[in-house]
Amino acid sequence: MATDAATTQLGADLGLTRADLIEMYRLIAITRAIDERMWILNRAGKIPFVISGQGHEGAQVGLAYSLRKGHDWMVPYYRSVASLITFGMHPREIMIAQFAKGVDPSSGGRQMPGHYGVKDRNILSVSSPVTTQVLHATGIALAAKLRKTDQVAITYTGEGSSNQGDFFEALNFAGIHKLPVVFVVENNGYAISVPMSMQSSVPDIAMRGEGFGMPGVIVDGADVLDCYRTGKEAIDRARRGDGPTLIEAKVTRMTAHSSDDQQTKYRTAEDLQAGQERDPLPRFREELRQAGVLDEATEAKLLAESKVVVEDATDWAESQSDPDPATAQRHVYADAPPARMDDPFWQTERFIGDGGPTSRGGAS
Ligand SMILES: Cc1ncc(C[n+]2csc(CCOP(=O)(O)OP(=O)(O)O)c2C)c(N)n1
Repeated sequence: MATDAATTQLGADLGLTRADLIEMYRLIAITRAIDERMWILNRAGKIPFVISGQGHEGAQVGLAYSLRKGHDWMVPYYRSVASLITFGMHPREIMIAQFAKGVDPSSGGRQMPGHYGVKDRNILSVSSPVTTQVLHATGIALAAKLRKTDQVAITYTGEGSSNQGDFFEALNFAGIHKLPVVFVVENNGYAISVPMSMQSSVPDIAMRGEGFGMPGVIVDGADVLDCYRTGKEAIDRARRGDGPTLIEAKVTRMTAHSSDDQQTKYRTAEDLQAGQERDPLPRFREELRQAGVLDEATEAKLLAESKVVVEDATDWAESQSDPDPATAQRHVYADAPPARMDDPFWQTERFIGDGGPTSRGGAS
């Protein structure tokens, strides 16, 4: 019988043990359970907004699994829950961002739901304007290279967002300077309602890597172990000083874009069905069962555990206090401005110049 320390046939060529495989499955299953709970909480009127990663979890766990937690940098996007949990965010910390409570580590309840980040764990806050994070990761990688910290930055975006100028600027700079950064595009085929064919003149975003002097790799996002292999190769390459990689993970978006969207308005029943069939969770489960890694007892234990984790995260998050209104302006200005606009603070040249609220009265 296999033990946790023993390597099994499956994943052995990648240096993965049975314990690793089960841990990867656990991370995917827990993330899915949290995501499903978020939809219930939203429909029950308890949380205002959900943006879901269902269908992306296999790629996210596989790609992030070989990062060094607390050492490397993660620059996520709004669907990154599985990446974040793999990199050390606790389910409680994920759930509390939905409830916008005062002790929420992402923003103290200030950001939109789904804008995760933990400063002391090198997890940058999600940025609302899509693709800006790709530049942030590139800047972090430049700093890591200059300071010789041996750190790698990984960042994530969608294929629609990869058409923003920020994406091209970031890849160009990272390619020139051989920065330790991994760019992941999670291609689920849609940017809200816009299909891939209307977003890009080339069929694969990965093709763009070559134009910036870096490998562009396509990986099946439902193949967890291939994602692990691809992520590890890119992370190792970045750490060695050989430069960035662009990874395009072909994934499926199993839910609407967000809880405010209705995808039946723009996707056919066949397309939706095909999307469900590309779910990475049952595929990985079956792979592990076939390999003798996941037996019934382990599965039952994981299922029970994920229920406990979700209950605990929800109950804990819901029971925390709302942010103190007196702290509302914290982190907005270096010095908190007075609340009233007729206060002398606002009557300065800085705010009331000749040509408008921020003008200094001259050409800029
Ligand atoms: C600069 C900017 N433009 C538009 C939006 C609105 N917006 C939010 S998500 C999104 C779609 C992004 O699609 P994609 O990059 O394919 O990622 P997915 O949501 O499918 O994972 C858009 C247009 C935004 N947040 N920022």
